[in-house]
Amino acid sequence: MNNEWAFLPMRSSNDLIGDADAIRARMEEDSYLYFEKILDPEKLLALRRDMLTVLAGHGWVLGGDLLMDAVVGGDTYHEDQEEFLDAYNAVQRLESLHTLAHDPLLTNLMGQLLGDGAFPHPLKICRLAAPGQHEVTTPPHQDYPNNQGTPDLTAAWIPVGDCPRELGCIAVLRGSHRYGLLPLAIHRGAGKRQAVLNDEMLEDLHWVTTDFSLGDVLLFPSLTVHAALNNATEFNMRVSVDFRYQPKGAPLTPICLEPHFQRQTWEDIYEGWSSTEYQYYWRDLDFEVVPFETFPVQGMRDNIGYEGDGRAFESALRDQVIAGSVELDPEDWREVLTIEARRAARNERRKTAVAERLAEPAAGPSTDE
Ligand SMILES: O=C(O)CCC(=O)C(=O)O
Repeated sequence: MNNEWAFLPMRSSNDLIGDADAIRARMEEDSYLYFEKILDPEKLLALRRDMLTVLAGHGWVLGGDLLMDAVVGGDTYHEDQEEFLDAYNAVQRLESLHTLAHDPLLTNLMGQLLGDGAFPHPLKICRLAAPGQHEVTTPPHQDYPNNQGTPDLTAAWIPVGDCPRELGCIAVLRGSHRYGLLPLAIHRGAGKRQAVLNDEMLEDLHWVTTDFSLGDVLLFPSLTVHAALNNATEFNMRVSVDFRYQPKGAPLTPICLEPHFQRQTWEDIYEGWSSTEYQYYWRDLDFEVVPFETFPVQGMRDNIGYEGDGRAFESALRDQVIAGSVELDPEDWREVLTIEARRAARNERRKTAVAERLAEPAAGPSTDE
């Protein structure tokens, strides 16, 4: 495997659309399918505008003429911080977000891959990756442990805007889904747990990625190891969504039937929607609900009863340490505090830099670092 600074290009599978056998064979060979510019840009731009309008309302990004550039001008939070949830829950309530998962182009592709009747989970995920947060960049992981149900579960990762490498797009470890379910270790990034890669994988496999454009779609099954690159831009947020699909009749776990992070109800989510077409659509579908299992995790996260459901880890840890229900050794505790302090300091520096750029005559923060 090459190191984390070097990647081979992803290959496009646009030419296979409509040929289910070829699509399945390519997925088996590569562990991913990359489709270029297949989704309607207008739909995606409308979703981007909706998401960024919510975030601008919470002071995360600048509004006005700079809205669509996703310039991170204020405080931003990551999923591991309680403060994250106000803005995130509001993004989760967007009708345009949930509707995109039912786009005929996507459901059709999933039908070719997973068979007729494949459907998106009610759970829809957004990722809002600010610059200067590399400790919480999504680590190499498989989706299976956090979803379970069936290994055929297939993710669609969709950038909501152009997403070149420097904005922190997704990379895939090509061939990795053939290595089965990997052990888990703790991590601060999305999903909170990373896959422990074995020597054979490190020797034989290569990471692949590309500069993603608006309209691109990346598909991969739940045993494919994938990760995000750091958002290396100075000021811009990476905005993307993840939808998971599964074959008709396959098992799924209760978490896949809930809104992301389980902090609001479907009634909350649906309030104010213009259409009921995609509300509770799964109730008439064919699937079996199976229990979510707790898998062993290497490292201190074992100690806090963390259930792997992606909820705010650092906050949970801090509360439990303060309550005395968890003992961290001083080294671990120092690491938690140091990382929090560094992230806060970087946030302050970024806010100052954005303010200075805005004060420059005829300027705004450049968005093409
Ligand atoms: O976009 C990201 O950073 C993470 C997406 C992902 O890998 C996931 O949700 O499983």
